[in-house]
Amino acid sequence: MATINTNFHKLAGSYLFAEIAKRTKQFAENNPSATVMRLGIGNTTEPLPSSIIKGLSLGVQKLASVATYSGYGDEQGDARLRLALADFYKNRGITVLEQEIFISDGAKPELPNIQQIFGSNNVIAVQDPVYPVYVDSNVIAGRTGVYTNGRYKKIVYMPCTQKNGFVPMPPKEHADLIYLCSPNNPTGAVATKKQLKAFVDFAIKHKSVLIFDAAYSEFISDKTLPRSIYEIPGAQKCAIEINSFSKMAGFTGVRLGWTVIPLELVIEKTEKGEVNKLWNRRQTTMFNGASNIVQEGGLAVLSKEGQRECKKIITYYMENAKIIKKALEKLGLTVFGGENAPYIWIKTPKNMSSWEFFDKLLNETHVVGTPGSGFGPGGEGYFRLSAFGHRENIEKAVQSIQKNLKI
Ligand code: PGU
Repeated sequence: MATINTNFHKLAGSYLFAEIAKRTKQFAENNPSATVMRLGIGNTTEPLPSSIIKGLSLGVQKLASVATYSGYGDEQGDARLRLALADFYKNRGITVLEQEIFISDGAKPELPNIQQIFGSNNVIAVQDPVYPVYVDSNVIAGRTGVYTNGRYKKIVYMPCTQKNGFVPMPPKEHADLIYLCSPNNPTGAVATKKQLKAFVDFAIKHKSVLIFDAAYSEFISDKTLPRSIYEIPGAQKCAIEINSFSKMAGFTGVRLGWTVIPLELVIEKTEKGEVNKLWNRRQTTMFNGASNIVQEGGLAVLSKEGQRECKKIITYYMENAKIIKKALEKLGLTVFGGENAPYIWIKTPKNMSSWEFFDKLLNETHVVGTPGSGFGPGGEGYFRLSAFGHRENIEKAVQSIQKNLKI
């Protein structure tokens, strides 16, 4: 008889954003006259700029003639796109070789996939709170113990608190795989070079691997803050970087990302280049490459014009962040983030729990946000609002909060 992966039973609940969608739908059904304003999931809303539409269209056009048609492409990705990404790093003074870059269909699937090259006994460490995919996918993979008192056994939680500016120090105990998300989802905090260096030093000392999720790197406006882990000397020896076109170019629905596995990265019983080769083996076996149409769009994103147009949209979302943050501060709420990341991290008033505040905000103002506790036990008592949205909707949501939230 077939059996199931019983690790699924260990999961504490539904996937966070699925739970929010369910509760929002319920509210809308019970309150048909209410206009629900969604600042929950970080989902892009602005149309793609013309240079990128041209790139995507070119991808479609190429399929229309014998001379330019292509079928299966390289599993590692289109060589032109890999080169363009190597240049993207080079422009930042970072050397990443084409061979070290693997094109993906987005960061979310990559984050669990990458685990396949690591042993099931590896101990993982995560920032707390953080994007829930790191923890949930490791639970499913069997790398954790049971869930008790809001925590999974065998996970090292690195608390991100108001006191440490939401950027933790490396853990005191040993960890093999350390997930780092900077700019951080949900707190919006960005680790400095010095703070990241502490993690690189830890990883080299403990022979651990950093899995650096840089999905929001392009939202950093402070030039002194690192946008890639490879800005830190030594990181090539111990870090994998996962990034995405989703937030930087509005590709949330288009789907495109990339992963860097440095040739220098060495883990237990491997030589230089071997981890990169393992990932190549995994990809050639289990992935048939990202869509050729989409990769043509990705090339357009990385063009000079594409970069200029994407920056304008990022500025637009960050203007939304400013509007939200300012209004909430005016109400007397304690608010973080929103400066180098598209998320506003709010301390719930009167020590309300995150889900209590979710219900209150939805009922009183019809605004949907994300309860901080959904990102880990350290997020309890906090709440996240996303700055992705049309300006008029953001303004409407802010006005409704100012007018209707009873605090
Ligand atoms: N990494 C981080 C840190 C993210 O916040 C998200 C999306 C992703 C990766 C996903 O990137 P893709 O390249 O689009 O796969 N976070 C959003 C969406 C939530 C979800 O899981 O669908 C958020 O609201 O947190």
